Amino acid sequence: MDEQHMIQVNQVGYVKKSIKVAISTVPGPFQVRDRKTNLVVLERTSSGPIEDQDSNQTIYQLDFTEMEAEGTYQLSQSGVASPAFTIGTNVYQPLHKGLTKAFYYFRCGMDLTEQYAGKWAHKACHLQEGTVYHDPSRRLDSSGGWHDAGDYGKYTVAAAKALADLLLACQYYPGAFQYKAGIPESEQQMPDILNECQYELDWLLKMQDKETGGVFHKLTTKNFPGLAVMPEEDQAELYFSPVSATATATFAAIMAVASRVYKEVDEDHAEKYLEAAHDAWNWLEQHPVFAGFKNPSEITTGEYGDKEDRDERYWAAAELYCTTKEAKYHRKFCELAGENFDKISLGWADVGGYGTRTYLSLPSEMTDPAIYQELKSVWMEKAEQLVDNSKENGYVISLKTADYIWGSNMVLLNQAMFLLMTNRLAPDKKYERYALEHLHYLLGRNATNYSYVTGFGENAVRNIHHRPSAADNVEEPVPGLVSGGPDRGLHDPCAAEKLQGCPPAKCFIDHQESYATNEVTIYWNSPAVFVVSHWVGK
Ligand code: G3I
Ligand code: 9MR
Ligand code: ZN
Ligand code: CA
Repeated sequence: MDEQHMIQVNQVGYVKKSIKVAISTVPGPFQVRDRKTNLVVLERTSSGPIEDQDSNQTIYQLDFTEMEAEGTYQLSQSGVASPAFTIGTNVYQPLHKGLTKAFYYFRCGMDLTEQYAGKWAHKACHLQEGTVYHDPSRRLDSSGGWHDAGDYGKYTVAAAKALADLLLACQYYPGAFQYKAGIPESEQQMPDILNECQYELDWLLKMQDKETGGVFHKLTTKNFPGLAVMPEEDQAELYFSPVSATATATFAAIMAVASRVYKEVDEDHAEKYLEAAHDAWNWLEQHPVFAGFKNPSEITTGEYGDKEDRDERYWAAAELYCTTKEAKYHRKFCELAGENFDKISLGWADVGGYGTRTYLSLPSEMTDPAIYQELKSVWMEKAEQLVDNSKENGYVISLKTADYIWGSNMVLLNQAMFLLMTNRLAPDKKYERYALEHLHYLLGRNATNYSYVTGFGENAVRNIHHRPSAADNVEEPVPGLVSGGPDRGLHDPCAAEKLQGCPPAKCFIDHQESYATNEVTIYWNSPAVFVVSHWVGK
């Protein structure tokens, strides 16, 4: 293929009744061809040019919205073909299953058997007790949960963000999870997504220091193991890093959420989660002063540091109030709502958006009208901003130049998730429409032409920074994993060497050593599950 001429499409597909646009780097007539017969079924011409700043190229939009016949197609233009894609109903169902099943593959502490894991089966890992870093005489059960990412660490704030998205997805879109996911608990009554989340929640309970109610920030070896190390071969000592306020507050928040979600299906667990949330809250009350987390000197694994913990406390107050209706949580929430920090983001370090979303979903008799109105207007302003950004962008997404950071695909998906949450709060087709455009970018309609989800798309990423995929001698990577995406900061040596001078949206390399552009994590998969859920069955 001519390097200059690329036709970028959503490589998974387009919903029958939706706006369907591809991007080309060349203008002129284009054809939609039936994949099997190669016959032209539609011919139109491009619109544009559009100067796309973040990919530093001139692009053209190929609109084939009127194609509604179900099938598998390719676009062609002056002898160049796009990756294949389908048009139909429920085109994202397999993707939804894959993104959700990914959490099973992230599981730690149990055999992943061939029955459920197929060729990606491996033995149980990290079953040993962990040592409390500052009190080595204490060794505690630490097993279970999901590995964080391409590494085998387990980190509290990361877990809380992933769980928040999944439990919200399940509340917003129960219909999207009506299938057996192919996990060991599938025979139980609960939806499999709740089985999967429970595996993580029950591990997360072990991160709470039963002596104080505080929550350990992370559980990892001192250093990252090599890339070609299977999880069960990673036998170094595990350490509980010190308790932090961000870990304790996000723990309180997610346990309060879980106590609501599981109340209907597993009352015993629901009670345990609530009790754990209360204990964590008490710790927060006793530790009101900000003290950010820093890795102990010998520990070099992910830090997940944070310059601000009021957003975490705010989220915890919102969830505990929503669950218990106790006035003391409302008081704290209102007090924090009056302070100046980010209340609309949905990241692992900026969780204010989760708190605001929950408060905005409360019945009016439970809220303070002035605070409610203020928060709602801040929320709606951001939603309008995201819509405006998308309208101005050649790829029809809300990312700005500064958003191409480590894990830019999370920024993308969080913003799509934000639009869909807004659609619940104040329904409007435009929020759905622009959220879907973000999904098109993730699945291949972007400046690199990669689908950023392993196993989904003709040109999907393959060489992810993911230890099991690097070490297992299986050709294909573990499927259903969302890659981090372009990082203009080129924060790893591989990217720094190979991507010098690349425009922001092209600072990506499908290379297993590029951990800053091509790693995978639970909290990049989780907003993808949320977003895709919206279109299951459509
Ligand atoms: O927030 C600032 C922003 O204000 C600034 O404009 C921008 C410019 O680079 O940087 C932003 O900070 C970034 C920060 O993430 C917040 O998103 C940093 O540059 C970036 O280096 C930092 O990256 C984090 C990375 O760890 C390094 O600490 C990623 O978010 C985080 O996802 C990643 O997490 C790792 C774990 O440590 C270990 N396990 C794997 C996992 C995924 O790679
Ligand atoms: O594999 C590690 C990855 O999970 C982290 O996100 C990343 C940044 O903390 O670090 C990776 O480990 C690298 C280490 O930082 C430096 N030596 C090479 C390691 C990758 O093989
Ligand atoms: Zn493990
Ligand atoms: Ca924070």
